[in-house]
Amino acid sequence: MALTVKAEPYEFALEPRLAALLIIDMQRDFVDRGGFGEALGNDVSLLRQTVPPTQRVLAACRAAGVMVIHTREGHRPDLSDLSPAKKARGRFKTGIGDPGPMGRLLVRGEYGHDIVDELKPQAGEPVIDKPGKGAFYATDLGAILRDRGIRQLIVCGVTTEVCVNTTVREANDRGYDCLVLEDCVGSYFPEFQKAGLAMIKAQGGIFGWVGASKDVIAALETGRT
Ligand code: TIU
Repeated sequence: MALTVKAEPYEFALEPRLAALLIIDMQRDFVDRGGFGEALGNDVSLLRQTVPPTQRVLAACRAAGVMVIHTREGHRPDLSDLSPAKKARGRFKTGIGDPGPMGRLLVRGEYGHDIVDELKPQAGEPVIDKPGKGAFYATDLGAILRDRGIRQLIVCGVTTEVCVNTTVREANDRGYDCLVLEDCVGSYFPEFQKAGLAMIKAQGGIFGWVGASKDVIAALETGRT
């Protein structure tokens, strides 16, 4: 039975057994000081506020038996999966693969590349390592979702206009219904946070729905009684 979640442009009919919580790139490299996000010139403090609501949604989804999937953006230590275009972009002094206080920036296996302690994956929750901004590009996410019969994605993570928007657009074209939680996604730029969410729900939900963590949690609690 579908659970009704308050959302925009209209309510989202959540089917817990057909849904997955997708937590995008909640890595130290993006949300903590000294990582890749800061090397790009960003103030990372705005992203930290997404952690507590995401923790609450994660706990509610685990308790309700909703599948949980985590993603991490990053590259092989030999950088063989880093395109010259991505490496060169921005002309930054310190870039992907260079050493930083949390290890080599955006490199798999480094401390900074891993997910923050508060949202640490549990056994049985797939962690998708992706070289791009979209979580479907060059990963097995599509196969994992298909094999589990997943059709709906509850989306959290960073950043709203980059990896979240790219992934939601990829998912939308693949036939998934995405519910993006506005308090669980974050941007370094307040204006992009606003526009990134507006673009998803405009035109009748052209890419999906926008909701809030408390309404998903409330719906899942109703479903358990
Ligand atoms: N720079 C920026 O806003 N984001 C990224 O580079 N990656 C993700 O969004 N994960």
